[in-house]
Amino acid sequence: RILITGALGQIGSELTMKLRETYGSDNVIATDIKMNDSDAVISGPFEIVNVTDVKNMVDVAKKYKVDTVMHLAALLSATAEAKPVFAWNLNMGGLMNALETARELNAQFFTPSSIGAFGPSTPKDNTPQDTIMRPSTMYGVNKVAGELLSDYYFQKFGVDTRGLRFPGLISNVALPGGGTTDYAVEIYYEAVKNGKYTSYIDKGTYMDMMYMPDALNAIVDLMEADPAKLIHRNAFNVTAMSFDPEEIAAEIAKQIPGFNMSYDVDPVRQQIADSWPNSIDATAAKEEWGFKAEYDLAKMTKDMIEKLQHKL
Ligand code: VAH
Repeated sequence: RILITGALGQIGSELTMKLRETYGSDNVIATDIKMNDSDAVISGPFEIVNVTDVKNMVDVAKKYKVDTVMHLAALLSATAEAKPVFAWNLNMGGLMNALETARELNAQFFTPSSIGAFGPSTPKDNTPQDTIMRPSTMYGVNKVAGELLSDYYFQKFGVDTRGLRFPGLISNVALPGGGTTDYAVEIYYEAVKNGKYTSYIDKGTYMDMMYMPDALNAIVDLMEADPAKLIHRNAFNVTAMSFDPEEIAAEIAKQIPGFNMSYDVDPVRQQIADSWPNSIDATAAKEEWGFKAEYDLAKMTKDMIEKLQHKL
């Protein structure tokens, strides 16, 4: 059975559905700090840094014989930059509690890292799997420390920890909260609703991106990979595309004629974006566990707009 933390978040909400489809509903225990009244049973509320909640979560995990922990509860880059101390405590305290839960249950473990783990001194184009990582954001510090802590739990305690350095993730189910790449999600909603969008990220700012279906498949494929073939663990570079606001706007305009793009750059999130790579190299993921992405910008845009026109 699988325990998910942060199950109501941008990744967590779709991962819960994907894992229930793949492994059966009663094999997925979704937890979050919030409760929800939808049919997706969320047990909790569990606050991942609340000692009592974590103890209760471990008891639930033992009761249901959890053998996999997927830790998604965290703050994203822009929120973390606004509240760095809170972000350290939640992102690192939460990760430690989740790793300890996996160790206690001898469970397999997944948590996402990010292209945010790279910094200004990292090679920006075709960023290698193994390279300089001195991020200039609290989120990036959390992600690098998280990768090292996850590797430590594998080396020291034998916990089967695995991770992915996700690019910006684009989805039509749950809106992201507090990220830097969120413009690439908001733009689709605004295009469908109002035929226009004002971007807080400047033209010419390239960032890696991936459609959520590819991200979910990557998580399942990584977790099912033969551990003997894994040279890396925490965490693999994965990406599907890299674009700037002008390119995604042009692709949307093909589906929504007259779509109008404008700019009102947010210096904080622009500075975060500028510290990240333009494009990363996913060769290790392809070679070690067969990573592949199905959606490019054109295919994603077509699907996003179809889904949002239906939903909105
Ligand atoms: C963020 N969406 O913007 C997340 C992600 C690579 C970006 O880490 O913070």
